[in-house]
Amino acid sequence: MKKVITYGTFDLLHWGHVNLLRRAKEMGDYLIVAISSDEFNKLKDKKSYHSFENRKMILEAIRYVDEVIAEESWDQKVRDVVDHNIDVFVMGSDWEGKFDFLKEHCEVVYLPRTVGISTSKIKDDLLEVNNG
Ligand code: C2G
Repeated sequence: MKKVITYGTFDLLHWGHVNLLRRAKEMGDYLIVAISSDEFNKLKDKKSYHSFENRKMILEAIRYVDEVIAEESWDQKVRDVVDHNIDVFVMGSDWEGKFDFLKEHCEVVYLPRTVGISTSKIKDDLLEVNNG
């Protein structure tokens, strides 16, 4: 069984996220998503609208996702790859090159980011609509 892993906050889940998850799953048979905890989000200077528990529950409902684990630190990726016998590590291209250190443990793939959508764009657009 070819195992794939990807990491992210996945707040206000949108079609760019689903595009990533679909392509990541297509690279193997089993997709693990490590979803950023609320505490780890603070380290990323992110405040998600949905709590960790609710973002986890939503991701677990996505057909491409087989398992969801917590992302709690920048340093857990090597351990995750080894402990979960990961074959492929996947991230969007905005992270190009940032995780190449994992290449000694698994394949590292950066997929083109979906243009035109992002969680911050959703928040900004809603703000604009509501402020007239
Ligand atoms: N993504 C994408 N296209 C978009 C938006 C997001 O392909 N329009 C991808 C990102 O490249 C990332 C994943 O979807 O691979 C999740 O995006 P975020 O929730 O913004 O994740 P991020 O905050 O980048 O966290 O340790 C890694 C970090 O946890 C990644």
